Amino acid sequence: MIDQTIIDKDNEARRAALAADYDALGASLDRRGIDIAAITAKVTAYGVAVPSWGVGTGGTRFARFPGAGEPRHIFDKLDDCGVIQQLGRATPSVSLHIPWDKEDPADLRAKAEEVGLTFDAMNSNTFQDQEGQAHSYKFGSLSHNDAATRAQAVEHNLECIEIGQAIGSRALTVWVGDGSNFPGQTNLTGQFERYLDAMRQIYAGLPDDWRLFSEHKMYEPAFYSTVVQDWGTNYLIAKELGEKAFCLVDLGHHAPNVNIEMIVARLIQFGKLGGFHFNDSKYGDDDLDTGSIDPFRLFLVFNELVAAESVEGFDPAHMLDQSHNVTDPIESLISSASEVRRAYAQALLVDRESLAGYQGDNDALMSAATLKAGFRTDVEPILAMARLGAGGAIDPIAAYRASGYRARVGEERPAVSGAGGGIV
Ligand code: LRH
Ligand code: MN
Ligand code: MN
Repeated sequence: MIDQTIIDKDNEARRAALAADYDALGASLDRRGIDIAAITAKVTAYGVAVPSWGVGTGGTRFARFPGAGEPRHIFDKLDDCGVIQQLGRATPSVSLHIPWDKEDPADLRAKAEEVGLTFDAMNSNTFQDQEGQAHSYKFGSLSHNDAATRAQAVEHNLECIEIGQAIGSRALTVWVGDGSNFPGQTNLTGQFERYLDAMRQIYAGLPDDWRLFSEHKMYEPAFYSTVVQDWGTNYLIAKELGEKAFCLVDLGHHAPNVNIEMIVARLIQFGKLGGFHFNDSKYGDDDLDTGSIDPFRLFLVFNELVAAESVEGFDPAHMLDQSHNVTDPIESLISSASEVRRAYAQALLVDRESLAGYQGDNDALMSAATLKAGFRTDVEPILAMARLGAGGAIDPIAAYRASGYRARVGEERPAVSGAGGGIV
């Protein structure tokens, strides 16, 4: 972890300017009838989970260019996640991917406690073959036409639940790459029926206080058809399985220009929104840093979430899911978590009463302006104050760079070669 005196020193240099900016924003919000302290309290309480797989440098199918001090295993990854939380105070939990992070649950728990983290949703992996595995997933997993392969994939998911139970997780996210590459390669209906049947078996093994999230994605690795391709199919799955089954929305898993906030609204309305994988994209499942391409879209998603805050039992899981190819993953994850909080804070500023009034009057221009007033507000002082109040850094990237953490772990962790490349 990072020496607290480094954070304190960096904070001291910025404290007065932050206080002035915060007071100025507070006065301006006050004129809009908004209590800045209440917003800061909500932002402080808001957390988004970090994906364990996000702290290693990502790659494309062409190459991977690892940085210095790459985490060697889940324990190094948890150290990095601890630093992200120490500085940013927005990421109190980690989402694990099995078998990438498979270790003795007692050791995982102890390490998480040591670095001040808990575990969010578990992620299963039946989109790759693992060493020694009896049946290949080349032609699918939960929807494979061979029963033994399906059974193996079900068994893996049940094991993820078991590990999750031992480390205090309460949700399983299932994403499969199953699909086809040629028209005619698979019977679309039969494949979905087999998938549903396998998911029913996983659902049957779900503890009472757990939730099952199915994650849709339009394409990739299957390029002609994907068995769980969109939110409609995903809704059918959640509906078929039962009340503990929900849809997970990864922001990068839709066709370009799809109205994601509307998907979010629909899933909320019918009680099936389970959670998010936040990231940003320009073309496909780019896994770019959250808010780096289209922060307005993220804001519009949060606008739906804030509007639904009072819905009984509404508690979607919030996770990041990104691939960092050209940045230090720690820096990307700190700033991405902050972008998620920014969208949340901006959505909290929307005057919902006025908005409803304008909507009722069919005043399109003022409706849009009222919504956008939230997005236009620079809430950075709120975000910084929330970090500072929770013991973090006013400027977490500056404090991180001042700490020399990456160079230090680079001395302990052997350099890795990017040769051979390949997808994350
Ligand atoms: C699939 C996905 C899914 C996986 C992760 C590594 O594209 O978004 O969530 O678990 O990437
Ligand atoms: Mn995802
Ligand atoms: Mn993805």
